[in-house]
Amino acid sequence: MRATTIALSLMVFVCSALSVAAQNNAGNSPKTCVLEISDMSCSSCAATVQKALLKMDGVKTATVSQPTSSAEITYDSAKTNPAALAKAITKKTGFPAKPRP
Ligand SMILES: [Cu+2]
Repeated sequence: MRATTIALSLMVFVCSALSVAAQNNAGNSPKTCVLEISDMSCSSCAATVQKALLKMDGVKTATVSQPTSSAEITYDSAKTNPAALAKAITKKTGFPAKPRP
């Protein structure tokens, strides 16, 4: 009986420790992703995409490069994700965007 009680309280302890860790991960830790952005032909295209990205909710920083057809983005994972950002860029700027794996 005593062993069961000890095992149970140990389980409860481990579970609560795990849920605290999960909560910390779901917090505001910024993540980085790279989007592939097609059809940009000059630096002003890149500037358009960058401006649009920075206006989006959850985007912290955005660096868009026309020569490499890519955008490096730091974002708040609680507010957005790479797929949603790619979709929004395509819709708002007309440049086809997709997350780079
Ligand atoms: Cu251009």
